[in-house]
Amino acid sequence: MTEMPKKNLDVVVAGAGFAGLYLLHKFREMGLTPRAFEAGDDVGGTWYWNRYPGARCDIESIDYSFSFDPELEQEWQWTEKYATQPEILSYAQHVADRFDLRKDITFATRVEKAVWDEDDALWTVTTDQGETVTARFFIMATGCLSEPKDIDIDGVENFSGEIYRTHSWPHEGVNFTGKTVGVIGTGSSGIQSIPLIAEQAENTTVFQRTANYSIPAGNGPIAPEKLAVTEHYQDYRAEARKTRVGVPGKEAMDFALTVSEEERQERYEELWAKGAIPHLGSEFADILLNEEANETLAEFVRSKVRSKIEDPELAEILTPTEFPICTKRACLDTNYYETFNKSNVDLVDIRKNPIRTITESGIATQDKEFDFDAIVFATGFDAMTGALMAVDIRGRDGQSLRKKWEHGPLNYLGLTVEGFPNFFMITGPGSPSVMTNMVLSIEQHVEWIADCLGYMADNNLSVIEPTATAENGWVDYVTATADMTLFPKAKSWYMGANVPGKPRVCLPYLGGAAAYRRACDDVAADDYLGFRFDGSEGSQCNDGLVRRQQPDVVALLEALAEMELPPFETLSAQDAREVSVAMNAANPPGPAVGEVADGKFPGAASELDYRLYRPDTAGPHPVAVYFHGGGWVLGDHASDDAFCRDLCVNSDSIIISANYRHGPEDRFPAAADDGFAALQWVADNAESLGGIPGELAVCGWSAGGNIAAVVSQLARDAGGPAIRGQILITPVVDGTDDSPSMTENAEGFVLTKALMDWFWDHYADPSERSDPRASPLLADSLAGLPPAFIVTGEFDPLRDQGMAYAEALAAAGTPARGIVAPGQIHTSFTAVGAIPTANGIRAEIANELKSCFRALETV
Ligand code: NA7
Repeated sequence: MTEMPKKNLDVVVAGAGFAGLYLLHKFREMGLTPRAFEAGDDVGGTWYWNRYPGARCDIESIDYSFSFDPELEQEWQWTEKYATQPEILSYAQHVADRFDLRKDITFATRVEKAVWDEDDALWTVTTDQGETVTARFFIMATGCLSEPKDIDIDGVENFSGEIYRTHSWPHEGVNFTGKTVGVIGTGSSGIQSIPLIAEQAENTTVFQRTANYSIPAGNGPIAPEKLAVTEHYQDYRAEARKTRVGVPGKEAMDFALTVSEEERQERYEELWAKGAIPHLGSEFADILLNEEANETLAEFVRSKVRSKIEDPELAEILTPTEFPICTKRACLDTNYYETFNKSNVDLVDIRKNPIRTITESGIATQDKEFDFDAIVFATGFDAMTGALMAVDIRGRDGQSLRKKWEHGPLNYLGLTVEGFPNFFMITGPGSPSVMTNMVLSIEQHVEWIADCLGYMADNNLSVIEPTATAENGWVDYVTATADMTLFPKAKSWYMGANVPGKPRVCLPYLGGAAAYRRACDDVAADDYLGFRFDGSEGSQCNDGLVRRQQPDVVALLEALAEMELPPFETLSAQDAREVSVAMNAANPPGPAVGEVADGKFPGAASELDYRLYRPDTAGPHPVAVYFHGGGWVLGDHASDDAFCRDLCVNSDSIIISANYRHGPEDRFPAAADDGFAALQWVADNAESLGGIPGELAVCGWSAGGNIAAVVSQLARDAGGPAIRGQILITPVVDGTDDSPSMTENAEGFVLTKALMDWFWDHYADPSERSDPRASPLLADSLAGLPPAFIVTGEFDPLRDQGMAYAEALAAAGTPARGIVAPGQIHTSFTAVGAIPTANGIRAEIANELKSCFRALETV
């Protein structure tokens, strides 16, 4: 018999941790009737359950607290830099008492099932205590690390001693005095608890599968300068909201591989001394993107680890090598490594000597049997999705969330799920959550949901649900964000890799708290883009994608917007050149090549500079003449240095970046003439430059792409030199262009229409622009030209003219292929190191160049 629902509420919340508490407070303020169910006997969530010795937060306590009420903020005094679990729990209890929240919480009660009723537009929520309630909205506030991972080691049931699990530690504590203890797991929980367990126990044996990176917490009283931020706490919080991690601090724009070894070590020493992990991965902009950069920090931490352990063999086992630093949660410790110097502490490397089974008396590894009085499992959680999927959630047409998430957690903004109306998650998968200060992220989610419910009330809307388009777009965006980082290289719980059988998907959004907040705010500001609403007055839906560019492109555009630089077209050519040089200097370096040599060649009117990039392989090599970008006004033979290096290494060709005269000093056709002079000179001197005579291609970006296309035509008309191929990257080929891409992308993507006009004005008179030496697309014939590969970006104003050139070449019988790279802009392809999502296209460019050369075909 179906039990009748007992109560109609506005909102049911599962969980009374930090998220549940703030939700209750917020909804009450809004005049709604909320109710929370909490499995524990008290508030606190994660901080209620995780009571193992040494349990502390790894975000400093000043940061790990609510900002929504300035009085609460001022009245609570933290006692330590990193608060202990009991102190954080009392903070949660204080919040509950202060805002009288307990009266809306049913404790010792788990939500078991939640079913959406289409007809009444209500959720029916059932608990393990047999209670059933209905509510308009259902919110999971169950935390990211609350559902333990099942113990995946045989024989646990046979053990006759004491078993403890870090995530559900006995409230009365455990006394290990005089006992022999085995600890399995060296994640955060293991690393925090092992030193304290080892202080008590007669003998402690740690079973380590993967060595972890841990840095000393340097815990103690809060430093006076940190404490001082409470005098302007609200400003400090505002600053935190603008950061990636939700904690104010340095978010470097420079690169580990560009600074000197000395500077790097100095900065790493400072990080180490600080004893904080939020900014560990952001000391340099490439640490989480580039393995070589990551290795510099990893090796620094390794050397510190080695220096702490007396026995070199032990040091080797404890030294992490298996994954890039920060791609698994880095840990903070107090005396972790030092603990292994004690004579009554042993370490078992279970990679080499795997655990076979738990026995009646202890743990049997392949080589040895260990007897223990107690075994501690610090083996982690079914993170991010475990707690959500533990509840049987049924959306439209009885669809189950478990089924929908079989292959990974589909979601929109990590907040909502298509097919599950009026359902929200706090810090769900697809949101930054565990990559950030959780309290800050919880506040942002709660406030966004509250605003959304307010919007619905104001507009007589009763049901909200994301669209499939928005959901798929967000999931793709989150995946693309992860794919450009090193995170997928680690078998971490971020990647779902710690739980056997769990889909391998990057669960948190890695773009950071600030970028994520902007995305959520943009959705709301755009009539809740990607959401469908139903209400008494009908339905509304502004369907679409909130982020259409690649994630690194978005980050770049946001960073540029924040810099508020004057647009180039408002500057003089000279000032624009200076800004351009300064911006170039901050670019990440390209890869090392065999040789870089500068020289001069005879231009059409005077000597000009070139820079030659030679591969590190045995020559002679084919040669590509490269023309830099910069609208015929900016740049020089060295300004696309990183890209030329990249192209040299990946195409195994000599790249000769040849300069040309610039406007407005030397106007059309000076650049084209110099380009052709460069081509002729390189062709004539190929052998002495280390090239293979006759194996010659041209390549160029933007205005340089224009020159490469033009010289291909000039060479055809002059009967030489012979060119094997032309690689044109977002080239300018038509000075009369007013195609849709020029209008759609007129603003906002670095190369604007106004800037393109400015470039043209500095280069060629309007009457000259239809000359094929300025607009190669307009040539009378496009037949008999070298095979062309043309790359443009979806958000490039020059996209359509580039593709038109590819089509026109092909129509004239010249082999040509054009590609539009999704989500990329005009400057993406040459931005080696800064736009990793264009790495694939860069590889394709290099392959195309390689395949032009006959000499390489036979290799
Ligand atoms: P973690 O970080 O997931 O650590 C779990 C540890 O347990 C880790 O060292 C695992 O090794 C190890 N483990 C898991 N299963 C096994 C089996 N079957 N055999 C041997 N060893 C195993 O969980 P924590 O509770 O420490 O920390 C969770 C988060 O809480 C932490 O990141 C902070 O954000 C706070 P592995 O690395 O998988 O080889």
